[in-house]
Amino acid sequence: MDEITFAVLGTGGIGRRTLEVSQHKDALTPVAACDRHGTAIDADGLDVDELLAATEGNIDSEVATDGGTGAAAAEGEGGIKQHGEDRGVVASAQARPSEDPIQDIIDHGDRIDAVLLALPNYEHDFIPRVADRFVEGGYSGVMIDVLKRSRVIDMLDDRSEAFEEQGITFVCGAGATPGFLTGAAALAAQSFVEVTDVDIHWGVGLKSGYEDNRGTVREDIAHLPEYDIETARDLTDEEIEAIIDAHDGVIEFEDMEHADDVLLERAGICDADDVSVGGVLDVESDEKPTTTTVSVMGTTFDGETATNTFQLDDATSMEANVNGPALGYLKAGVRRNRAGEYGVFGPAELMPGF
Ligand code: IKT
Repeated sequence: MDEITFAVLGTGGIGRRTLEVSQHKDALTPVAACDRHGTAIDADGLDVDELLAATEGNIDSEVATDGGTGAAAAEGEGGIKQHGEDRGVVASAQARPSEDPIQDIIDHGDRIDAVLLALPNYEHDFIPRVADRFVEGGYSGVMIDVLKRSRVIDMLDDRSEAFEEQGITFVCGAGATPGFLTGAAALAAQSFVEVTDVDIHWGVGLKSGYEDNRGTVREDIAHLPEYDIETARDLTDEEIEAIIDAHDGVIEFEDMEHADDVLLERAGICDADDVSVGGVLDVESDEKPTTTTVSVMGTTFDGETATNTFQLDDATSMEANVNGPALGYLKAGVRRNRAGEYGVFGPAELMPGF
């Protein structure tokens, strides 16, 4: 495959790990990274080691919760309390402060094959609004996100025509779940002529990775029955730690609104209602509290009812299982884009058809 240049929006845990993992993959050159503080751009390729060293322990995954117009960049990011030294990407010698980092990326868009949105979606329409800016700015290429919530897929689908006109291939929900595990379910479904149930159950141990993944933990807390995306967004770090303590460090999630359901339905595999996603997060240990398993139940052409299961090794980290697949889907998106296929694609559509 020809070399692929890509940009990362957000230099929090996911953004930084994506840059790191890309160093181990063929044909990927990161040429830009930004957050709400500024932008690092180098058409010859960023010095990832320098950028990682500069941003480590200096966590900031945000660009700006107003979709990058710059207004939210000035202050508290919609109430999200930051911690530590808060300079984000500007701590890197390669970055410059910017009033409008997203526009910086758009302005260099003709040299960027793919844009990975490593942003928390504390407002459901945040990623769709960022996509609008790329459409309005005349970008054509791949956009890819690691969003979680089912309802966001419809918002992206509403923009499908605009993406097609603009030459954008938008790959949505391309992290672990949705993403890797949705793709695994699509593959496991191939034995069947009818799929009746898909159960995704993940386990994550985040003791040493906690600082780097505060955004993910906050998003997970929004799935607890007592919280939603707005209330979780407004929690301070101390309040989040109190919630974790109240669960003795281990939080169980059931019936999460994760887009695996609509993404499997739009690929024709099963009804969204037949998909359930849950998991266990342990912030007191780096061991996974449970083995991440995808179970796909269905009926074969010759009348057997069976369950195909797909398991991740407990030794693979969440970082490996989010960022490896995100970059894999990014490459699949670039292949589609170069073949002239535009619009919205989910991870299950980039697998064998059902
Ligand atoms: C995500 O980031 O895709 C979702 C997170 C779960 C990751 C599952 C990884 C499983 C594994 O490594 O075994 C969580 C819901 N935030």
